[in-house]
Amino acid sequence: MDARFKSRDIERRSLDVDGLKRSFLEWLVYSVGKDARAATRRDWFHTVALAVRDRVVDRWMDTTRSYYQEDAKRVYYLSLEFLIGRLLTNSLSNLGIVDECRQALDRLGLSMEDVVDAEPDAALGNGGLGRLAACFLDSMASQGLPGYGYGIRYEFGLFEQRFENGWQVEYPEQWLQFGNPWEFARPEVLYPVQFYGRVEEFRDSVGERAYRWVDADRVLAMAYDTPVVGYGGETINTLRLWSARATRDFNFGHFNDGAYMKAVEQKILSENLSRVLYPNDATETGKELRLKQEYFFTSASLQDILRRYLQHHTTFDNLPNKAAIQLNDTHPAIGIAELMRLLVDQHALRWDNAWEITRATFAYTNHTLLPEALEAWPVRMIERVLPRHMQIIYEINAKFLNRTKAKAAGDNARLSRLSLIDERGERRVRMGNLAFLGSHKVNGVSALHTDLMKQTVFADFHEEFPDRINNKTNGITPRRWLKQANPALSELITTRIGEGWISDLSQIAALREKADDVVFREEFRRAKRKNKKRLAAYIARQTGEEVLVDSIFDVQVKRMHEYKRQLLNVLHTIALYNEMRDNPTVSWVPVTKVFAGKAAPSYHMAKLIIKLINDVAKVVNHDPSVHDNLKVVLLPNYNVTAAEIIIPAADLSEQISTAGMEASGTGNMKLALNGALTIGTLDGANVEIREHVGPDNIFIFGMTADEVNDLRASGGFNPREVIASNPSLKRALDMISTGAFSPDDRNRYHPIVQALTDGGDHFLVTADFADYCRAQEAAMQLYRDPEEWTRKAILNTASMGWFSSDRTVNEYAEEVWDVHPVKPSHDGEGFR
Ligand code: GPW
Repeated sequence: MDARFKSRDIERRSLDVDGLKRSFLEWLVYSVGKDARAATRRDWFHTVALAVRDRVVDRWMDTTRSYYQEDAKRVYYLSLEFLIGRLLTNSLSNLGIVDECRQALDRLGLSMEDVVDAEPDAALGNGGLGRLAACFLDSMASQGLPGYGYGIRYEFGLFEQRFENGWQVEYPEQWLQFGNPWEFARPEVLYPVQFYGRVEEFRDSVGERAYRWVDADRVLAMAYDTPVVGYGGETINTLRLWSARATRDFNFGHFNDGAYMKAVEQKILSENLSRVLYPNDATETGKELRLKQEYFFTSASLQDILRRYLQHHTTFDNLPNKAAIQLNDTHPAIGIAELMRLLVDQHALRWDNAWEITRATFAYTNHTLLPEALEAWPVRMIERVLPRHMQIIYEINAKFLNRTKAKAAGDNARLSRLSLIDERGERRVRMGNLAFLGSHKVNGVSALHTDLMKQTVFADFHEEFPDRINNKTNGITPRRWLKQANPALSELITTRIGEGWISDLSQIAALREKADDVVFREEFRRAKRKNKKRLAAYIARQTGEEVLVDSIFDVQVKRMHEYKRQLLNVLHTIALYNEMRDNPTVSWVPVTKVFAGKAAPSYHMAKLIIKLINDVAKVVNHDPSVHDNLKVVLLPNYNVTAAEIIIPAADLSEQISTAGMEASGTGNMKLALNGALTIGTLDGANVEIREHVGPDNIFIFGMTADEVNDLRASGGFNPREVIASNPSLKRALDMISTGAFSPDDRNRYHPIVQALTDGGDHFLVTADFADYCRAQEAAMQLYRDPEEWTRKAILNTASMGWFSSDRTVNEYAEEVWDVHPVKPSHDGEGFR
């Protein structure tokens, strides 16, 4: 081989400071096309990302080759959302070259922070569900599990949120505008996906009835691959995202003049499929384009999975032994009908055989019980868009109901609840029922949520298939959420217990005994203070507000939703504000209320709550009588990058959803891991967090899920009575309703006041208010004792080992997927 290539090849993989620096300069000039004098920060980001990417490619190919050579069983995580965030620090950290990179940049006169900050935040998701998928990718790669992510390469991720006059305004988020250095386009990996058309019946070669889908529109799904770097760099997995391309009919067609422009229009329209992420979190809009997105990426992924399987196999009997397909909520549930179609129509399998294979291959995760979030597509729409799938769904349903009818004759109400078709009103396909029936395992995402699934949405299915529902409590990756986001605390932890916790978070329990060590407490406080200073500077930059570093940072960061009850927090904020004004001589514990979160653009109530928080902030922050005691900030554009700054700085973590409504929560875990104390209801994973940290180290308040259920069953309650009997609640609500925070439009908040009063207060904000204030008071009292507070904070961090997504993913691997780690063989020179 030509010696120059050889040396260049080694150069590409060198991980020391000199090698990195040389590689940066080479990339800057020859790929970015700039010299060091002309390069912008963004140029440097692209340069560094490309140089880092070089250092994963060989390992990536080794990993893929190992899976292939071992014909390992793979797990395919199908998700409409992957909320990745930035990748530069993540890649460097998982490769173990953060310091080397910093030094190399230093020698070039550059600051690592500036380069890192030039990376856009990849926001291909709305909130918890999409971030969970991203944490799972990190955990699968970090544990050597053969896991692939499959999703959509949206050109526009989640909108950018700005406040104009205190109102949320959405701007398009163009993360791909300057190119994406992490991805590899695969123009040759292309699958056709069909829509519309009709179904033709015919007789197959043995005279059996068979079907083909004809006269359909076609688009192509083109693959883009992003390497997923596991911790330590041993395993590099693949995230494959699909982008819509017009069929080649356009490229190779010849048109007369009229048809040419029509064909161009058609091309543009068909490529709109992967244009934009739907910005709704836990609510369905039922738009045809959304259904098409769901089918588009699911069909392409299944075709890809079958192609990979058929490289080693000639029949489909072994598919369930070689592929586990996990459905991240019902968004890809149409895949059950699609796999049946591929097996029966395209590969000529018998129905029963195909069904057995399908069910053994799929598993389904449910993430919500909220009725408005359970997908139910109109039969008329599926008939039109996916006519063959509608037939298949009918067939699945008929066979299932026939078998069930034989067992439980007469109970028509039960049969209609089990049906895949909701016959009340416009006929709809219940995607949750389809996902349940077509999967061998179905799981909830916290112990409480899984119990409630059994009692509510899937009660009848649970009776029918008692072994199918299982629990997999969510988790978070300790790499991004502690090591990377909180270097101050993670370095402190490592000095005391070593670095084993990074890949085995259960080891963090060794910190428990340090809670009684005064020196450690002091250092723990110092780390928190450093993070609070960093957040205070961020707040000042984003909002112009100066906050007190020595106040309680009381943090509620999550999507804006009535069930998450930001309103409860706002009401407490107002009540506290009033108390502070009434009692100016009392020495108050200073409080900084930090809010952040986006509202779905069409969710008017959530947007009104945003405006209310901004209005309250304006009044409170301009009132000199509470100047040193209370500040309220609503940070714009909450995303993964903002979370990495906010979470390490939090003292108090607000997890205050109406009990029974938050399936799990994962922000609750991130905050506790970073040493925040939780104030929360017994909802979702809060229940398990309490079990792990101990009831003395968490502030629990409010009604339980059972109490909420009983209250609703008995016809609800009268919020007016509750309000009348609580003067501070009454005063806070009166201020809102009389325009104390909206002098320019005194009626602005009537919809909110209405919902909390005559509207019946569906989310029980007023019902839980008094107990919430009691818990807040307890938190403030504790904060007066820094040693006790710190002790409990340390115990929180030390007790979060179980909430690592490594643990979650291992449970899936063993109990649902039956996949096992594969150790890639990396021949060639060593690598740390
Ligand atoms: F409605 N979740 C979410 F279930 O972030 F599909 N978006 C969603 O659209 C849905 C759920 C869906 C969240 C849950 O609200 C949260 O409690 C959970 O921790 C998270 O999914 C991950 O399981």
